[in-house]
Amino acid sequence: MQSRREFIANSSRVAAAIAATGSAASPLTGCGRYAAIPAVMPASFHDVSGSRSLRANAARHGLVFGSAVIIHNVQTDPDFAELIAEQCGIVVPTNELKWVALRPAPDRYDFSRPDFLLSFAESHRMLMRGHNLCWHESVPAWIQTPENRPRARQFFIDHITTVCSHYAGKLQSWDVVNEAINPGDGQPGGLRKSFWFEQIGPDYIDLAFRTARAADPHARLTYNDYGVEYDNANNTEKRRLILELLRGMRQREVPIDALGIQSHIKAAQPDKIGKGLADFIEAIRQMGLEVYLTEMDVNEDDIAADDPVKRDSIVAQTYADYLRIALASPAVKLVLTWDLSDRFTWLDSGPTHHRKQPNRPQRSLPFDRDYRPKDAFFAIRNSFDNRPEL
Ligand code: 9MR
Repeated sequence: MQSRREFIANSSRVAAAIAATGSAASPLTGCGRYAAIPAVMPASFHDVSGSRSLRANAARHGLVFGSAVIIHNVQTDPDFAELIAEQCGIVVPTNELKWVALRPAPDRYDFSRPDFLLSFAESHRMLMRGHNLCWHESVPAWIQTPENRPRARQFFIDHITTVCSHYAGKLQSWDVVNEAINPGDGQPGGLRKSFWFEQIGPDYIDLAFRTARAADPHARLTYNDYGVEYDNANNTEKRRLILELLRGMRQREVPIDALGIQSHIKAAQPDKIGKGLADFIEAIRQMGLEVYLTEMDVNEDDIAADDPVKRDSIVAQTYADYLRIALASPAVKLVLTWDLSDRFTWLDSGPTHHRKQPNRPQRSLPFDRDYRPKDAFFAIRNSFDNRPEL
């Protein structure tokens, strides 16, 4: 099995050989799966680093490409760290800025891991974004005690102030509030009945954004959510509720700069992605907000075939179809995948995987478990290159 370094070295050698001979007949033996790619493909197709990385191709089309990273993996795996530095113009800690990780006790913050990632990012001229200041799934047990619960509002303000001040001027953006809409909870405006909603009331969202802006006037402040990508009834309703939320915030002059569309999409779905998403992005653009694709990956547990070649091709097409719609709008400025390599995807322990494909690790991301590029890499890169001139 060829390593990633060997793949890249081989690809560059093959590219050089083709360029030198001007011949289309150079064999691509030794290029793993890509041995199957006809030799008439341009030599540059096989090079995935430097000017042919996702980072560089995005930058040529008005985009910043990046990924979520589990910081421990960057600290302990030099090949992974190299891959991140090579491919990403922006990084976001997957978990390490969430309340539970960052604030183990009311009076204790642990910034060590995100600080490490920030200096790693700075030393590789990457941006970093923050995820997140408020999420119903990361509420520490200590704040839910009868003693602390009534003080939730003050803890909330202190937390956002402390964390945003710590990184003031250093982050490109913050996911200030994550996943606040859940129509099934039956609340006005479709608001989720989260801990924060119940303790502070519906204005906790405005409070979070105002507090974040006061502590860091430079970071772009983002509302981030999922379930808005498809042309189905649930997603249509969620898009409507998010637009209503954002319009209300604009009217109340709440500081907000961007909408994060998580983009956890699925392969082999009967539901389509099309006009609903395009119209939604356009409505956001007309409000003067930017759009970030913040957590993109393709859950492939509905693909019936086990053949990895077939699955990779379907996953790649799913990325291409999605990005064709999303990148048509000039409002879209950032594209991040939720991790970069199948080695670390959350989808292997995601909500449907164990039921549908318990024995089949997901092939959801642009790089495989050994950090070799897959069809998804080339589909994403082509989507950047095919972005209309805006
Ligand atoms: O991928 C993340 C996983 O490692 C964590 O265990 C989980 C809980 O903190 O969060 C996952 O990331 C989620 C993100 O923060 C918000 N959108 C959905 C992501 C996938 O569940």
